[in-house]
Amino acid sequence: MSRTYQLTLILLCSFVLNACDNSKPEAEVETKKEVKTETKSEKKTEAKAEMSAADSITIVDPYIRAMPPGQKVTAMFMTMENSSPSLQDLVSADTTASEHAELHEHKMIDGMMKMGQVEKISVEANGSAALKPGGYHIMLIGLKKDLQPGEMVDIKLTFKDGSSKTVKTEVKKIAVN
Ligand SMILES: [Cu+2]
Repeated sequence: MSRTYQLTLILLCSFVLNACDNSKPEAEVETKKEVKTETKSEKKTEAKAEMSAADSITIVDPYIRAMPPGQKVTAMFMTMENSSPSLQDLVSADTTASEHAELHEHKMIDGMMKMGQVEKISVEANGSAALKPGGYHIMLIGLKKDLQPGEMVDIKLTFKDGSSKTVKTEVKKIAVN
């Protein structure tokens, strides 16, 4: 074996043995969970408590038409004023004075004045709706007794949002054409 060869072997070996461990610890991947600081500033408290329909509707000049004795049907009229920025719907009426109370409308159909039940009577936002002879009215059907002029009758009005209000309504004689 020549000297040169021996030297080469030794160098080779030392190279292999010295092969240093190069593997550095991997940079720790910090798994920081980003704590989302959700600002739960739900503006519940700021949101205006929306007024119920019953609170936003004012009833003006309510009355019930006095009928001749023995008549079992009459009508209630009034004006509904809406002070809210939302349209409000009157959807039903109720009273202890009659078996039924229905929302009605008089309409001219083919030259004939006809009366029929409606599902609702709408009151425009910040507007008003008039219930009057020849138009919308609340029909009281099956009067339990004759209503005398001057008598007060409770009419319960229920709106689409479920709110309701009771209107003390006077029975009045009105001129009939
Ligand atoms: Cu009617």
